Amino acid sequence: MGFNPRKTSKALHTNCAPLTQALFPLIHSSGRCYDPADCPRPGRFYLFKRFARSPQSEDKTTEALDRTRRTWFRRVAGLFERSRIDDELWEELEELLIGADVGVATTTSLIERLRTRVKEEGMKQPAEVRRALKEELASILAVDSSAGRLWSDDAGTFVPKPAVILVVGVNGTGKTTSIAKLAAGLKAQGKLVVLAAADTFRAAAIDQLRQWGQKVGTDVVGHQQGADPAAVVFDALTAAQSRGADVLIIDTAGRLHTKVNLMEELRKIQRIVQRKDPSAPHEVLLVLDATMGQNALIQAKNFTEAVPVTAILLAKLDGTGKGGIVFGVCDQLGIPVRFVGTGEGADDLASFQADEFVEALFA
Ligand SMILES: Nc1nc2c(ncn2[C@@H]2O[C@H](COP(=O)(O)OP(=O)(O)OP(=O)(O)O)[C@@H](O)[C@H]2O)c(=O)[nH]1
Ligand SMILES: [Mg+2]
Repeated sequence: MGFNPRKTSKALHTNCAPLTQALFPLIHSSGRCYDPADCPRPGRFYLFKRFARSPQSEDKTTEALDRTRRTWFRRVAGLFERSRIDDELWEELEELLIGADVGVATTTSLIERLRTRVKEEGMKQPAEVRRALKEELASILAVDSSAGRLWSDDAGTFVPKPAVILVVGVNGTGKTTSIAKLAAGLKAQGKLVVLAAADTFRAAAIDQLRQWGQKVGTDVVGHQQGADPAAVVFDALTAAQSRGADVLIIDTAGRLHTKVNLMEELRKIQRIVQRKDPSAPHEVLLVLDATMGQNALIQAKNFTEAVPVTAILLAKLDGTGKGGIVFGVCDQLGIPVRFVGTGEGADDLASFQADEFVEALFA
């Protein structure tokens, strides 16, 4: 299968519309759709504008990728400085991509596609292959997902109120911190946000969310430790509705993807939410820890079997030199990465831009 320009142009559009203007507005340094008035699909995005990526958070994203770039992608770029396309080039490329945690399956199919293109398009110069590689990498990130009601291509003009975001993931991946970051960004947009402390398992979890709530200035609805998480969610959604909140974000307990009863608990939360609002949850956000490498992928697969995950937040990108995991995640799961975590602070969250990501890796 060769390079698919339609897929890429969709990616560029994806970048311009749903998320960019869904949660963070006007962040296009590339100039595409910088002004919402220029966007070919305006309208629905204004409730969930993406928070503006500040120069500092731009820097942090670049910084977060720095190790990955220096360790792997500079060497990938260097491969194409040779004079001809030979077997050694393919072998070294394969080694570097696997080293960067792109994953064996994704690397193998990527190289196959590239080799086919070299033949079909009659490429003679390594520089042409380098260009094709960047296109193919961008195309992997351009996951064509119609799932999710806030951030997907197919979200339409539907504006839920409150929008319900269910956040799931294994222990310690960064769920609670990422929720605080999302809440801070939405709050900065003037949105009324309510957080549901549905992690009733860990003693400190409710306090942790309350502290974040205080810090970023959002209400937190919680019960005691040991309470039924579904009951917390029921109360939180009731409170969010009666307060006229724009967004409810549900924090859940970290769970091992292999624990059947805990996965059932997630389904129960989903059922309770749907009883009050059949269109909810509007996004199910899976938080993955970038430092877990290929293990994150295995965990993710189990989650997607338990609940309909619509979006991925890849936390701790700053903590790894193997940011190639993003390609494996998009390719193997077919679920779009919407955000990346770039540090431990409330503003260390960046919206994920496929083309900018690839450019940054090769910069
Ligand atoms: N460097 C870095 N650290 C992060 C990021 N996101 C979260 N962390 C840290 O990861 C640790 C775990 O974060 P939590 O938000 O508590 O993770 P959790 O998934 O809610 O954990 P459980 O509720 O125990 O399952 C904390 O020390 C966070 O500060 C990130 O993007 N970068
Ligand atoms: Mg937590």
